[in-house]
Amino acid sequence: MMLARSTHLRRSGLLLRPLASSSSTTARPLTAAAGGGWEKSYEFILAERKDRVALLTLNRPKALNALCNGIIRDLIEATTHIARDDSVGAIVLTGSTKAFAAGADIKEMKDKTFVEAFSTNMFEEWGQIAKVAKPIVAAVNGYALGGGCELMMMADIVIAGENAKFGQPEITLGVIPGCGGTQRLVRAIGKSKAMELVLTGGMIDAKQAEKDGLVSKVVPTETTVEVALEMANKIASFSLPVAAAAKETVNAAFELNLAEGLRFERRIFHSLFALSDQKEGMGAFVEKRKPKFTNT
Ligand code: CO8
Repeated sequence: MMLARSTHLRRSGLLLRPLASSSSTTARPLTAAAGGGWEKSYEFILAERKDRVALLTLNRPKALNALCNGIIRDLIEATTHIARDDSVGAIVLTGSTKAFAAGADIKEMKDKTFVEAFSTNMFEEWGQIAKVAKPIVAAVNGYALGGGCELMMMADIVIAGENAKFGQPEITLGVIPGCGGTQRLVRAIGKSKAMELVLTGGMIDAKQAEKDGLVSKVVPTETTVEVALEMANKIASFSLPVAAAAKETVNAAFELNLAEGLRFERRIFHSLFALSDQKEGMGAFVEKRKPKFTNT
């Protein structure tokens, strides 16, 4: 029975290796070898460790972080390595004060033919970001438009700065959203509000986005990253496999009907009783002490 549970956990990506070290790693130098290979210099993003969190910053300021192939390549490379680094419990994804990201790179895609778009399954690889097992907190200041808004919706929690602006302006360019804007947006804010953004190409501000449920909170612009890091570090202080299980199970709500979703939730809940961290968490509560999770 225990073996079956372990196999199930491993298959669903829930069984992680124990932490290599529990020591604080703030302000570690960026070296290729450290932290599973993701702490290095990239062309279009910055990757830094902030305690138990990986802070990824889109870094193409002159183009308002327009999402060219290179940014996506860098993001996928970094998140793939972070996924294997057990000393990282969560990711914060951010941009600049002026723009989280102003969309896919229009200059890069404007001359593409249908055959090129179709045969290369253009933008399909972006979906990798939504598959990252570790929780992602997006810290959004400025513009989150088109692909930028879609990338943001692949994160698990969105903290918005007061100056944030959201929209799906693709219709103004003669196309439609291509990476979740017609699907994730509807699930986030409902049909009528999503239709308004997609069909008018208009924008909403941070306050409206919070009211609509697109973001979880609005904070002063200069504190967005700090608030996101604080939240991400709190998430990272819990058991890694439990956080991954929670993320996977909540995300299953987008795919499954209620009966299947509830069954999936219950089965994952049952499987967590195979973890030492469940014994530790509940034991610590009863013994009135702080739990020490070991990710096992
Ligand atoms: N692509 C390429 N370059 C861009 C983009 C973009 N999306 N957005 C801004 N830039 C560039 C500008 O061309 C300009 O470059 P340059 O100095 O060389 O002329 C520089 O960034 C600064 O931009 P602006 O001068 O326009 O700055 P403003 O402050 O005047 O305006 C805006 C800011 C309102 C954000 C404006 O730049 C704008 O409207 N940008 C385009 C927004 C947009 O339409 N986004 C949707 C793009 S289509 C898309 O995302 C399809 C998604 C499909 C799926 C993608 C996979 C996830």
